[in-house]
Amino acid sequence: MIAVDAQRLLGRIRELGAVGRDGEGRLTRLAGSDADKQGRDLLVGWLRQAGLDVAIDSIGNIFGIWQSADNADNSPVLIGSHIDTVIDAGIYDGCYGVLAGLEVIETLKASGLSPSRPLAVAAFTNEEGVRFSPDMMGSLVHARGLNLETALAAVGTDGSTLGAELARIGYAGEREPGFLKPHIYVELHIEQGPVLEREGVPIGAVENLQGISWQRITLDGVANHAGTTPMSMRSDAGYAAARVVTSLHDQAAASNSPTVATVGTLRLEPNAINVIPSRAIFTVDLRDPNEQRLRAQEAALSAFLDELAAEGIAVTVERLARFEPVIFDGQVVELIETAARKRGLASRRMTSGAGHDAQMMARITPAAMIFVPSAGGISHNPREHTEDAELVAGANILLDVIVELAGMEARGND
Ligand code: HGY
Ligand code: MN
Ligand code: MN
Repeated sequence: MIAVDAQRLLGRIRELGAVGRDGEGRLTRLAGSDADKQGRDLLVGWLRQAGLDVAIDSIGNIFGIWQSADNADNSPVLIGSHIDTVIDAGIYDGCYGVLAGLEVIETLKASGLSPSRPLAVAAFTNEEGVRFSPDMMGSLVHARGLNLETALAAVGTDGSTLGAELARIGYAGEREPGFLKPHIYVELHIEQGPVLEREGVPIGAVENLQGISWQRITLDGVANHAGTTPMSMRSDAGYAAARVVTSLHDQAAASNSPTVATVGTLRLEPNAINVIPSRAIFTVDLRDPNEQRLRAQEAALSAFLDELAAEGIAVTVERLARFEPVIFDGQVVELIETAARKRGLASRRMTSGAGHDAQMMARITPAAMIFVPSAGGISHNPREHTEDAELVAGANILLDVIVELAGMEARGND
């Protein structure tokens, strides 16, 4: 059976993983940053080395395309993910899927196989959404779910705008977002959760992805002296925020469902040891595979905020992102399971807890995902790890799925 070049893939994952380290060795390549540029430049160099046509669109999505004269009229099979990271990240999230996509195309190109469709790999801009909201931004613009100008005008946590940053790093591309209309989309990704490792299963055939709700909430109270103000006379924005954090956590934990709730950022003003906080600014990340439960979570939060308002706290809510749950393409999911079986690998169907570009691409084309295990279920953490053998196994399943999709067409859809 045809197989990927394991050392080339693993070497590139490590080489890209070394790009964007700070003085303490922490890996951070936020969208539009200098570190993001370095990672992008490295990837584009590899795409060119592999002899692919490189195209960059005006939201900075990078595409490497392998097409020949006799298949250029057909829409491509697209493999994708992202190479931007969170803060103090691991080296596999997103990067593994892009580099495995490149590896699969490079392997097929060298194998003499002539797919009846072009094959393409994409690195989508700003999947993580840490600096600019919403997340999965590049693939959302590609799928026409977000207007290009709105995306380029997104203001980052540092006051920059995405459009200016893409221009500054040289990735404000020429191509119209969505220029590449995929026939089908497949994404390989680390699970970022505990299921596969806990069950000892090497391959996840991802059949759905949970809904995501991101909000930024500002609570305004009254700054006052920490020593002279009686507890009964306080309008303490920090205490109010802490009550929201506790209420969200306890509700989700008690819900006896896959519901999850996270307050990942929290800032107090004026942020002084002896001043009752006048303002608390924090973000809320709610997720659930079931849209009704997700709406119920949002409604419960809104009701709690109304209670705080009735106590005199001023509440401002800004919606940052809202994506409904997504069901992936059953046929592609079955292809993944068959490919695993043919290689003697166990697989199991599963839900993705994390957001991915695949959920945006599913709006415009059949899409599905392949997962490989995450050690300890850890991700968005420098301890993120997947064994080499598991990484290579996942890449070979991706290879087989792509050969099948292209091969199926090559045999005239028999
Ligand atoms: O937030 C997410 O799930 C993804 O990592 N952007
Ligand atoms: Mn990711
Ligand atoms: Mn991520």
